[in-house]
Amino acid sequence: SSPVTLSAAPDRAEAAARAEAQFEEAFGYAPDGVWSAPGRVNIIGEHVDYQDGLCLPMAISHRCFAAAARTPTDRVRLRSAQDDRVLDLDARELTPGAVEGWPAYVAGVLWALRKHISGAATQGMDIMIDGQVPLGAGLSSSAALECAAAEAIDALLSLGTEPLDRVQATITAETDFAGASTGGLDQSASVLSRAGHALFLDCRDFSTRAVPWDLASQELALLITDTRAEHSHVDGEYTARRADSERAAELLGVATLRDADIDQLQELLGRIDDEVVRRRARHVLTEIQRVRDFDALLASGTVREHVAELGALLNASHDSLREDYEVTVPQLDVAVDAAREAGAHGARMTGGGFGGSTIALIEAGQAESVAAAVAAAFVEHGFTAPEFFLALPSEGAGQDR
Ligand code: GAF
Repeated sequence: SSPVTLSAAPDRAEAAARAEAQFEEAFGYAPDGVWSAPGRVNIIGEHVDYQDGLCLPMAISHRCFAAAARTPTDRVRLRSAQDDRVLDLDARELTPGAVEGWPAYVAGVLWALRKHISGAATQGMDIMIDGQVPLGAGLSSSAALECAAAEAIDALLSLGTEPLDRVQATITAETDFAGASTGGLDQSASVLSRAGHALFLDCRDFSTRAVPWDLASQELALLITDTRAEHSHVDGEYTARRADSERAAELLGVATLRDADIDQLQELLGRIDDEVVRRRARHVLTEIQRVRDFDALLASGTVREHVAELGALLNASHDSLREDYEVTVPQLDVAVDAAREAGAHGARMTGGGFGGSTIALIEAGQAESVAAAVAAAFVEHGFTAPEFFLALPSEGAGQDR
């Protein structure tokens, strides 16, 4: 089989120093500081956040860096190591829909923080972004950007916001300013994750609990496969799934599917005549239960002790997303099937689907062989070659320099 590369994230301290140097080069003076926020994988609890569900994400080692300085103006000057454009915006005149592409995520955060900002004399700043979360891989490069920006803006303008305020502001930036109606999983993971832990997230109130998830000491690993599949129709299909799940909640007479009683699953499903809406509801209801089961296993022993049951839950999650929620594409299914056949304890798509990445829970020593098996399956199917990463549960957003 073909040799594979397991890419590692750039070293955090080196990447932060580089962002600082890029700022100096772009703006001609030293920044006040460097802040960063990570991308994420969701271990389990997919397509449930917008139904007040439960999720278990973790931050990955890849981060987005923001080197920034306050200026005595109301201009926001934005640069990016990934884009040649120079943006110069009026901080007081930001309007939803007026800024496009990646700058909308930064401008949106400033806009969303406005109620905390009202006291600030001026809002001017220079920001250099260096996004090291792979783009288009379903690893939340945009949430990482928003959350790095939120850390920088909070510090530069001395806003003193709480982490949950920044979670809310980054969600608002994405839904109301950039116009993507996502559910808050990604921003919560990026801001609130702890190194060595997964994040148990209750999307009803965004309360969280750190769950020990130290795979390395147990000689286990989480292999990420970026399928490189074209994200097509993502926005439209995502919105359609949300609408289906809202319809299901309405038919069951609950505000969100989180409020439905899983012990009555068959009876509840029997009340939904539309076959498609019924399957959508079955996914959301059973997925929330899988998160509870996964969390209960982790509370009663190590990952190693329960690895078979945890793997089975990952597999069941993927199968439900494939059959009931219909958000997978052939590349995701092939990556998952190949990883399972190559000996992974469990594998599933992660994130919104329709492309993006999969995760596989594997023996640490199996990373190369599982990756090689996935790569070979992609060759066989004529798919673009995938990329592989090993994910360590990392620290959420914060200051680097
Ligand atoms: C995307 C969204 F941004 C999240 O809010 C979440 O709904 C996820 O898809 C699916 O679990 O990442």
